[in-house]
Amino acid sequence: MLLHQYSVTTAVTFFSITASLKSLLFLLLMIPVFVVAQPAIDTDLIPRYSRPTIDDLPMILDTDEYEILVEVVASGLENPWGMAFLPDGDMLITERDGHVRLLRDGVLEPDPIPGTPEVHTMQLSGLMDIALHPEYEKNGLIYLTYNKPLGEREETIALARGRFDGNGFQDMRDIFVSTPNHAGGSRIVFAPDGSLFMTVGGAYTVGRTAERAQDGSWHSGKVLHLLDDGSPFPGNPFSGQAGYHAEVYSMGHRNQHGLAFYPLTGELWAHEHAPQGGDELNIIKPGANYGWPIVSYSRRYDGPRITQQPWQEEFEQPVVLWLPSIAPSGLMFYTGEKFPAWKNHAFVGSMRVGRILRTGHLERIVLNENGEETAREWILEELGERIRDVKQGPDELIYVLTETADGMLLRLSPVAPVEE
Ligand SMILES: [Ca+2]
Repeated sequence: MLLHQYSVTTAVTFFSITASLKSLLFLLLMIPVFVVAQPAIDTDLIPRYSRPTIDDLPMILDTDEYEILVEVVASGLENPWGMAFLPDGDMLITERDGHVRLLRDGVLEPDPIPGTPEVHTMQLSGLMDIALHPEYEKNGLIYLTYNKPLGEREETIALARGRFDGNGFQDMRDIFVSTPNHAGGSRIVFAPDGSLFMTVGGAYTVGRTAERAQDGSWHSGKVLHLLDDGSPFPGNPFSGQAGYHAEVYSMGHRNQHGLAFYPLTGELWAHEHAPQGGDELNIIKPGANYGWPIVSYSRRYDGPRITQQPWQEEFEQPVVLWLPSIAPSGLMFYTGEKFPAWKNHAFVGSMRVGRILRTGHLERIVLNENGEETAREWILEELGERIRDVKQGPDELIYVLTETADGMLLRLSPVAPVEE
């Protein structure tokens, strides 16, 4: 049909008759085409794809290796951001508006835990990650990262530490405050030696904040390495160097919402958001530069490339690259026995793909023994939820947070391995 239309149009142009006559002739020639078209389909009789929603849970979904049971553990969480398991299996869950919620014996306590810091909450800003001190059972210390108000107009990213007594936080106070930072994201993770890594994002826009990622006098766009009291780790790569904060461990990042250790090598991995296409998962090395905004695979939101150079010799290259963007949030490497086929795979929460709504999912990335990508799978894509965080529970099951005003904590457990 298309070929027919094309040849008619070409012929008409060739004779260069007037526009109105041209249209008339075209319409006349089109009539036989409609006459010979297939009979109309009664769309009422065709089954419509009906996509499940989170309200349909519990549900069993297929993945490449397992059938998984997806259950709601808790609902009514307001824009949850981060989570941590307590030694007894209870959980602490942060909400963007500044609250920390306690899931006690599997039930969400109605009131937030008192004693949290004052948080600047607006769109991307708010309370973010939470972590337990490695010796939590002895000292009860909890760490929070959040956007801290600085006077009337400014804000930044701060790390606060306090003691959790089972009911409230005691002596919660900032132990590190970064240089001013508008709406930057932050994750924290403890290293096996008891030191602490922290991402400071917020190096968003070229010509305004992005260049801070290349400037050691700003904390934006860096991974920081701290002692457990918030002071700089003594062996840091730029320690004592003019123009660099002593906390800086790596630079050239944009906005990093995922941070975890890869169990096979002990390396620190982090992912980061690019604007449009070009989200990256990187292996974080001391003193390394990850290139933002000098090199990037991304485009501006309105189309043009950020830079004509996707890579350069002196900058570290990502181990995983997302084109289009998946808006990654939360990073976990699975180490349990419940999903043996998924051992050491990376799991990344996605909030949306290619800036299209209802495309969020949990991404499983299969890595070989060198940490190189060999396969990717989208899990929970049926639900299309924004996935904000992913963690392995003490029960070796997988827990995810959905990031909405009525956010949920979901649990994924294997039903049976998929038959070959
Ligand atoms: Ca990069």
